[in-house]
Amino acid sequence: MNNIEISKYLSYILRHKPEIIKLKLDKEGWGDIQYIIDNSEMKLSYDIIKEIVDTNDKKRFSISEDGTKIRANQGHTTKDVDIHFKKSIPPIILYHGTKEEFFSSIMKKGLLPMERQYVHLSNDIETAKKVGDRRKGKTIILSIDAKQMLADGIEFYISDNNVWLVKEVNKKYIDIIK
Ligand code: HQG
Repeated sequence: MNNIEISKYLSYILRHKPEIIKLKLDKEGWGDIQYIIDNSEMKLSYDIIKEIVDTNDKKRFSISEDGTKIRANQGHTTKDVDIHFKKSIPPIILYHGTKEEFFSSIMKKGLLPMERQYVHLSNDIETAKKVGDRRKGKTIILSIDAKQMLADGIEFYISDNNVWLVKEVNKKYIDIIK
C-alpha cells in the first residue's frame, strides 16, 4: 500500500464509513489512532499515519494535540460527525469548480451540498479548477458573490485546511466565469 492509497482509506473511514471497522468518531470527527491501527485492513503504524497527515497535499487530516486521535478536516458525509467549524468572513468572491453538465441544474436549484454536509468553495480560480478537474468532462468555474451572501446574513465557515463551507448557495449569487 502506498501513501495515496492509505490516505484514501483514511478519508473513507474518517469522512464516510467509520462503521466498516466499527470506528467510533465523536461529533468533532475524532477517532482513536490506535484503534484504527489495530482494526484496519491495511498494515498501518503510527509513524505512517503521522507521515501521511504531515505530507498530505490538501492537509486533509489533523492529529489531536495529545497525539492519540485523528480526524478529517472537512468533506464528511457521515451523520456521526458535526464539526463545529469556525465562522469566518469570506473574501468578496469565492469560486466553485464543477462540470459543465451540472450547470443547468445548478442554475435552477443553486449549489447544494449533495452527499456532503456543506458546499465547498475555494479562495482562488486555480484551486477551483483542480476541484472541478477531479471528474471527467469539461470543467467550468463559477464565481460566488460572497460579499452579497454575507450582507444577506448567510454564514460562512472555514475548515482547518482553508476550505470555505456554506450550507448552500442560492442561484442569484452564482455566475459562470469560464
Ligand atoms: C455538484 C475534494 C447538480 C457540485 C475537493 C459538485 C473539495 C450540483 C458535485 C471537496 C448541484 C458534488 C468537495 C446541483 C452542486 N445540481 N450538481 N444543484 N449542486 N452540484 O465531491 O465541491 O480531495 O460533493 O458542483 O477538493 O466537487 O475529497 O463536491 O461537482 O474540497 O479532499 O455536485 O472534495 O476534496 O461533488 O468537492 P462533491 P466538490 P478531497
